[in-house]
Amino acid sequence: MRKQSMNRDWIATARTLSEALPYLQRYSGAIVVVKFGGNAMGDEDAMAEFARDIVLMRQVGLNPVVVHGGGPMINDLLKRLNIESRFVRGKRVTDQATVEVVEMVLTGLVNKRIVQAIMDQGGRAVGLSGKDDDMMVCEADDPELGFVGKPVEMNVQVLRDLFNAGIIPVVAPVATGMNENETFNVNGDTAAGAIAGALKADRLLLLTDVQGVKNAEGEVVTELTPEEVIKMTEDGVIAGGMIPKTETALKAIQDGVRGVVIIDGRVSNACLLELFTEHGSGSLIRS
Ligand code: X2W
Repeated sequence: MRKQSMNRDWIATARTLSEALPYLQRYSGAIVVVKFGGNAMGDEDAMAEFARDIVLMRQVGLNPVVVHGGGPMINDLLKRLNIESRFVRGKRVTDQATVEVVEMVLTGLVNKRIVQAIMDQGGRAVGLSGKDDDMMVCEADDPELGFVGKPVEMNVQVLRDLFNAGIIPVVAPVATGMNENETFNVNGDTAAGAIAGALKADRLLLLTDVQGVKNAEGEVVTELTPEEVIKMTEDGVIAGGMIPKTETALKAIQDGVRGVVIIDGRVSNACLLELFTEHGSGSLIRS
């Protein structure tokens, strides 16, 4: 039933929508790759909210692609199976037993949870991994890491076909190799960057659990050029867990992505805030 009362909240809601028009126009038809990390997934409410933002993006004419992680969920199952696991330079050392668990967890549990959450919000989603249609072909990243893949060949036509059908692709970072029967575990950020690069995406949103790239004073920098990122890394201002994110960003920009945003996925409606308001959020890296 329509309510007659015009309290301020509804007026503000209508104004927010009206003010979003220039952003909606700017991003109409844009390809936006969203990396959704295991740490950003949170509880069911956070998942539902994320899915709702993605469905809204699709509804207003964008082409979103979700590339997900699931590190904590892989850790859980490895622990239950008594398989030891360790990371070297932010990547999981992956032997045969581990890669089987990684594929089961990412392409099964995690991928389908996200697909279902998007369907629950009224969108259409299809889950894939890098193996489907040979989307992401890898070679070994580093002999020390075992079956950790570095993408060397991308075939993203299947994603364009899904866009044209109005379907939101949800991609698990598991890939095929050059040899028969090979499976590679790909870092989620790396996979998202490679997919965004191959699509020459308008935006790559890296959802994390930090506010963005911070300067020496500890303040979030809202906009940076690749040159500034390189300088801040040399100066040790960008360090630790931020390095794989900024490396992904630099590589994606080199490959033709127009802008990469490192944002805090724990903030409500983080994607909408970034794309559809003047406020933006996190750190935008672009030339
Ligand atoms: C990751 C893949 C999942 C991932 C792993 O095994 O944990 C490598 O480290 P998050 O949640 O985004 O961290 N792969 C090679 O990236 O998950």
